[in-house]
Amino acid sequence: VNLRKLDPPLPAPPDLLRQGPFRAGFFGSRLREERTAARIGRLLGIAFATCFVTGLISHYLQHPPGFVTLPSRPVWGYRLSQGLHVATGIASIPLLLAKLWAVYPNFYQWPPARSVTHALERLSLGVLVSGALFQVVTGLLNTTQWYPWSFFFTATHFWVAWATMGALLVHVAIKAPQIKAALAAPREVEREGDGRTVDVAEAGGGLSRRGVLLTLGGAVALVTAATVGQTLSPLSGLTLFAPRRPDIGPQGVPVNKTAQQAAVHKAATDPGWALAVKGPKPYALTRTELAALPQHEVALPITCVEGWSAEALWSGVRLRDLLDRAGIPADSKVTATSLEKTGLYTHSLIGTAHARDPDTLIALRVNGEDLHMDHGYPARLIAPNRPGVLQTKWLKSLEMAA
Ligand SMILES: Nc1nc2c(c(=O)[nH]1)N[C@H]1C(S)=C(S)[C@@H](COP(=O)(O)O)O[C@H]1N2
Ligand SMILES: [Mo]
Repeated sequence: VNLRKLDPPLPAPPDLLRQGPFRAGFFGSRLREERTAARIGRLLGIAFATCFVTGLISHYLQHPPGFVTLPSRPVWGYRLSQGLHVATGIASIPLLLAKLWAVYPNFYQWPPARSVTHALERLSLGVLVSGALFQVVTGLLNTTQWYPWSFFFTATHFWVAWATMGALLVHVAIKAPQIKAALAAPREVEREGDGRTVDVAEAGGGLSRRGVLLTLGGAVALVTAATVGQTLSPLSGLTLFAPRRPDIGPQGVPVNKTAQQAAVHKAATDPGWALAVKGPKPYALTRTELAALPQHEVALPITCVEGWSAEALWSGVRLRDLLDRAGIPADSKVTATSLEKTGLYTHSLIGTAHARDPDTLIALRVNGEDLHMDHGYPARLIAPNRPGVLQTKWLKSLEMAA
């Protein structure tokens, strides 16, 4: 399309409507200028892009497209990716607030739209601002497992991310010349009568521009320090706001959902429990029989999509040994099914890389003890580079997937 055709000026609205913030000169601070706004915008763009890419990684690890095999290495891959996702999401909050502070007078431009292209640009900005606010608010509430809404969080968060990033690309593309100029522009200075030079933006006193950026940097550092300990264990002592600490929970590991909440207590303590392995040569093994097989020990993190992660020392039977014994071929995926009967975590799909990884265990023990009820007794799945939601607890069966 030829965008120029959309450029002829639109009829201006009657001046009678030009009230309140729409009046010229309504906004005071001269610090709200393009150089600062562009610098904050650049930081926000980096944070958003990182958050978007790591969000996609999380999404595709949880919902693998059928035609690719997702890697089970590096072991810490998902931990790093999800840690970055939550950290950049949280850092976006002060950055976004500062950016809105710096530019919001522009929301009251007069006339509201000069041409069709200008109207489209403002529309994309509306999508960008509302999408960005929606993402940080819902993401933050998700880390606290508080869902005061009726839509399904993950799907909505995923689609709004695409809309927001699309609007961001449109915004940056349209504004590219202006952004470039604003980043390159020298400070605008005025020479006072006595020969001193004064930064125009800072004339009149108050916070300096450097002060604005330093305050913002401080705010970002503070929210990061107060939350990053939920995934970076050495910093867990700093964790002021994060809902979880990686070192607090039974056997030194946080619990996502307890056995009581999952209503599995009875089935999990049933003396008749046996893990069924369904393949060409199906069989079932009791916990004693599983414990009599060769045991392997691996240090692997649980990385919850809600933002915390914790490493633990797991031991149990290699999944691939159990699959081989059932005659399940190396190129088939496997479904792990829980004793839990309802909800989103009743089973998970294990791709071929994860199914065959020597570190993927049907764990019986953690940190030197038999699994606590809340960590998935009698047996749970633990695999490298895999979102927590797929580390199925309270296993009932393993089955060759279609
Ligand atoms: N059956 C079942 N397995 C489950 C869950 C669940 O609710 N039910 N929660 C998952 C989630 S979201 C996470 S983060 C991990 C947490 O394991 P933990 O509670 O032992 O730390 O277990 C996963 N396995
Ligand atoms: Mo989780």
